[in-house]
Amino acid sequence: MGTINLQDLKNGLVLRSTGSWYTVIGDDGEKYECRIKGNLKMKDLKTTNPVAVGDRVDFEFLEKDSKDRQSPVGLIYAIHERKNYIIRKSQNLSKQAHIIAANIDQAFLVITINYPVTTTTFIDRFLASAEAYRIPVVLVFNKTDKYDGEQMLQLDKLTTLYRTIGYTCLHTSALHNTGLHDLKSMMKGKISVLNGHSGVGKSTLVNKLEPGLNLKTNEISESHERGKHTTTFSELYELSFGGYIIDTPGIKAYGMLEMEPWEISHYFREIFIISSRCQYNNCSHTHEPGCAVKEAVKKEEVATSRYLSYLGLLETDQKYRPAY
Ligand SMILES: Nc1nc2c(ncn2[C@@H]2O[C@H](COP(=O)(O)OP(=O)(O)O)[C@@H](O)[C@H]2O)c(=O)[nH]1
Ligand SMILES: [Mg+2]
Ligand SMILES: [Zn+2]
Repeated sequence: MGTINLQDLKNGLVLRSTGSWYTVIGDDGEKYECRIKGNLKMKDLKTTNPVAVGDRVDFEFLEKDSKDRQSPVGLIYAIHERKNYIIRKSQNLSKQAHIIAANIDQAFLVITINYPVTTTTFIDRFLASAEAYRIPVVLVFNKTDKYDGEQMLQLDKLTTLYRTIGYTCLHTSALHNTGLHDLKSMMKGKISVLNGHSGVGKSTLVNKLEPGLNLKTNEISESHERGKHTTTFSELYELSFGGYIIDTPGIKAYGMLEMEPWEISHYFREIFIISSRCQYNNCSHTHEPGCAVKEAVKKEEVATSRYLSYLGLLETDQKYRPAY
């Protein structure tokens, strides 16, 4: 390869990886099939993949090698610093982690009140892990066409709760095409990931916004897929109206890797704010006298459901929680 002038390197975004080849869209709008320069792999030994979808990279265009390939070929020289990333621990005990995606602008947590049930515990765990990963979350309550009176009340209650804390909430029905305009405008120009239980309508929502993607809907068994030792690669899908959607097979929540117990309250926004009034600096908000958080729960300034989610996370042994 010899030497290379740095000004000859192109800048691009990794859309897809198959393990050894990476599809990179250059700032010129052209797609390149890239390999990684050998010594780059050595940099970060803790992850199984040195380059992830969503990475911004510098790459060299290799005209010579492209004759038997459809797309132009390139060589990745450098990865730009990541603003965030989500990882999954390897199945084996090697302590290695797989980077699912990097540089995510926002996550949409798709929730259904009853079809299937999404619990506040699930929502709060997801929100806390996303806070830890510095990924903004929008809550999307889908299938509103199916809700009866009681479920509508629950929808209102949860929407008020999470808006008060500071999260944006959308109400959608992919079936009736309601709320889709807002969802679309929030996705425009951004890299978004959709999370939520299987069956809540993630693929249906994306297909409504971008019919050309034709994502499979109504998948029966994600757990079956996960059980098989097939490597699942995530992918960035281009949106025709601008932006990208990350399809992450089987990822429902982000792992709470490396989270210390004292950190957990930092990821519950309203609890964190109130905790500055606690008597002790290292208050766990469980048994301490003069705990402002417990007082706020009593006065219903902090929702009981949130406090219970916080306690649940405290109790779970962080180290052994699976990363998905
Ligand atoms: N009634 C109703 N059904 C929906 C809605 N959105 C999705 N569905 C249905 O819910 C099922 C699961 O949807 P899917 O997109 O595969 O969910 P995913 O697992 O989150 O990707 C499918 O049968 C969809 O047709 C909605 O807004 N209303
Ligand atoms: Mg799906
Ligand atoms: Zn406290």
